[in-house]
Amino acid sequence: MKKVILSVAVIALLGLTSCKNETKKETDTTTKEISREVAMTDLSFGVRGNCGMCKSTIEKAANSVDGVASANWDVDKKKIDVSYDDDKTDAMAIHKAIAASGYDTEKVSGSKEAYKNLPGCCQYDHEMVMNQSGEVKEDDD
Ligand SMILES: [Cu+2]
Repeated sequence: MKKVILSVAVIALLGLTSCKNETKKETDTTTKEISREVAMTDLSFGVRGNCGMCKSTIEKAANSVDGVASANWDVDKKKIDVSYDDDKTDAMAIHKAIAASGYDTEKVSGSKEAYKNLPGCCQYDHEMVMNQSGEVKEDDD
Protein backbone atom coordinates (compact mmCIF):
# COMPACT_ATOMS: atom_id res chain seq x y z
CA MET A 1 0.00 0.00 0.00
CA LYS A 2 2.82 2.36 0.85
CA LYS A 3 4.37 1.69 -2.54
CA VAL A 4 1.17 2.72 -4.31
CA ILE A 5 1.01 6.01 -2.43
CA LEU A 6 4.67 6.60 -3.19
CA SER A 7 4.27 6.02 -6.93
CA VAL A 8 1.22 8.31 -6.98
CA ALA A 9 3.30 10.96 -5.29
CA VAL A 10 6.11 10.45 -7.83
CA ILE A 11 3.68 10.74 -10.75
CA ALA A 12 2.22 13.93 -9.27
CA LEU A 13 5.72 15.33 -8.86
CA LEU A 14 6.61 14.46 -12.44
CA GLY A 15 3.45 16.20 -13.60
CA LEU A 16 4.42 19.34 -11.72
CA THR A 17 7.92 19.27 -13.18
CA SER A 18 6.70 18.98 -16.77
CA CYS A 19 4.32 21.89 -16.21
CA LYS A 20 7.23 24.00 -15.02
CA ASN A 21 9.24 23.03 -18.10
CA GLU A 22 6.45 24.16 -20.40
CA THR A 23 6.29 27.57 -18.75
CA LYS A 24 10.02 27.95 -19.23
CA LYS A 25 9.80 27.02 -22.92
CA GLU A 26 7.18 29.70 -23.53
CA THR A 27 9.42 32.37 -22.07
CA ASP A 28 12.29 31.25 -24.31
CA THR A 29 10.14 31.47 -27.45
CA THR A 30 9.02 34.99 -26.61
CA THR A 31 12.62 36.15 -26.21
CA LYS A 32 13.58 34.60 -29.54
CA GLU A 33 10.69 36.28 -31.34
CA ILE A 34 11.68 39.69 -30.03
CA SER A 35 15.32 39.34 -31.08
CA ARG A 36 14.26 38.00 -34.47
CA GLU A 37 12.02 40.97 -35.12
CA VAL A 38 14.97 43.35 -34.87
CA ALA A 39 16.64 41.74 -37.89
CA MET A 40 13.59 41.91 -40.16
CA THR A 41 13.72 43.59 -43.56
CA ASP A 42 10.60 45.40 -44.75
CA LEU A 43 9.79 45.40 -48.42
CA SER A 44 6.91 46.70 -50.54
CA PHE A 45 6.23 45.92 -54.16
CA GLY A 46 3.37 45.80 -56.63
CA VAL A 47 1.27 42.66 -57.12
CA ARG A 48 -1.75 42.46 -59.41
CA GLY A 49 -5.03 41.07 -58.07
CA ASN A 50 -8.75 41.76 -57.70
CA CYS A 51 -10.33 40.81 -54.44
CA GLY A 52 -10.21 39.33 -50.96
CA MET A 53 -9.65 35.86 -52.33
CA CYS A 54 -6.65 37.13 -54.29
CA LYS A 55 -5.43 38.69 -51.05
CA SER A 56 -5.44 35.38 -49.20
CA THR A 57 -3.78 33.53 -52.09
CA ILE A 58 -1.06 36.17 -52.47
CA GLU A 59 -0.40 36.41 -48.75
CA LYS A 60 -0.38 32.62 -48.35
CA ALA A 61 2.19 32.37 -51.15
CA ALA A 62 4.41 35.02 -49.56
CA ASN A 63 4.08 33.47 -46.11
CA SER A 64 5.03 30.04 -47.48
CA VAL A 65 8.56 31.35 -48.11
CA ASP A 66 10.79 30.34 -45.21
CA GLY A 67 11.92 33.51 -43.45
CA VAL A 68 8.84 35.60 -44.21
CA ALA A 69 7.38 36.91 -40.94
CA SER A 70 4.38 38.80 -42.28
CA ALA A 71 2.70 39.67 -45.56
CA ASN A 72 -0.12 42.12 -46.18
CA TRP A 73 -1.50 42.77 -49.67
CA ASP A 74 -3.54 45.91 -50.26
CA VAL A 75 -6.40 45.39 -52.71
CA ASP A 76 -6.70 49.12 -53.58
CA LYS A 77 -3.00 49.87 -53.97
CA LYS A 78 -2.19 46.50 -55.63
CA LYS A 79 0.81 46.37 -53.38
CA ILE A 80 2.21 43.97 -50.80
CA ASP A 81 4.11 44.80 -47.63
CA VAL A 82 6.38 41.95 -46.58
CA SER A 83 8.58 41.59 -43.56
CA TYR A 84 11.29 38.94 -43.82
CA ASP A 85 14.56 37.69 -42.39
CA ASP A 86 17.21 38.39 -45.02
CA ASP A 87 19.46 35.68 -43.58
CA LYS A 88 16.85 33.13 -44.67
CA THR A 89 15.43 34.51 -47.90
CA ASP A 90 15.58 37.40 -50.35
CA ALA A 91 13.20 39.59 -52.30
CA MET A 92 13.38 37.49 -55.48
CA ALA A 93 12.30 34.32 -53.63
CA ILE A 94 9.17 36.14 -52.46
CA HIS A 95 8.44 37.52 -55.96
CA LYS A 96 8.80 34.00 -57.37
CA ALA A 97 6.55 32.39 -54.75
CA ILE A 98 3.77 34.89 -55.48
CA ALA A 99 4.22 34.46 -59.25
CA ALA A 100 3.98 30.68 -58.82
CA SER A 101 0.53 31.15 -57.27
CA GLY A 102 -0.60 32.89 -60.48
CA TYR A 103 -0.09 36.55 -59.67
CA ASP A 104 2.06 39.11 -61.47
CA THR A 105 4.56 41.02 -59.37
CA GLU A 106 6.67 43.98 -60.44
CA LYS A 107 9.58 41.67 -61.22
CA VAL A 108 8.09 38.28 -62.09
CA SER A 109 5.10 37.42 -64.30
CA GLY A 110 2.55 35.10 -62.74
CA SER A 111 2.45 31.44 -63.70
CA LYS A 112 -0.03 31.06 -66.59
CA GLU A 113 -0.98 27.58 -65.41
CA ALA A 114 -1.82 28.80 -61.89
CA TYR A 115 -3.66 31.84 -63.32
CA LYS A 116 -5.94 29.56 -65.36
CA ASN A 117 -6.88 27.70 -62.19
CA LEU A 118 -7.78 30.85 -60.26
CA PRO A 119 -11.49 31.45 -59.63
CA GLY A 120 -13.07 33.62 -62.36
CA CYS A 121 -13.34 36.68 -60.13
CA CYS A 122 -9.61 36.47 -59.42
CA GLN A 123 -8.47 36.42 -63.06
CA TYR A 124 -7.14 39.93 -62.95
CA ASP A 125 -6.27 42.16 -65.88
CA HIS A 126 -2.60 41.77 -66.87
CA GLU A 127 -2.49 45.47 -67.80
CA MET A 128 -3.55 46.52 -64.32
CA VAL A 129 -1.50 49.32 -62.74
CA MET A 130 0.22 48.09 -59.59
CA ASN A 131 2.03 49.59 -56.61
CA GLN A 132 -0.20 52.62 -56.56
CA SER A 133 -0.11 55.40 -53.99
CA GLY A 134 -3.62 54.64 -52.82
CA GLU A 135 -5.56 57.16 -54.87
CA VAL A 136 -7.91 55.35 -57.22
CA LYS A 137 -6.95 55.99 -60.81
CA GLU A 138 -9.43 54.82 -63.44
CA ASP A 139 -7.63 54.39 -66.74
CA ASP A 140 -9.77 53.32 -69.68
CA ASP A 141 -7.61 52.54 -72.67
CU1 LIG B 1 -9.65 37.39 -56.33
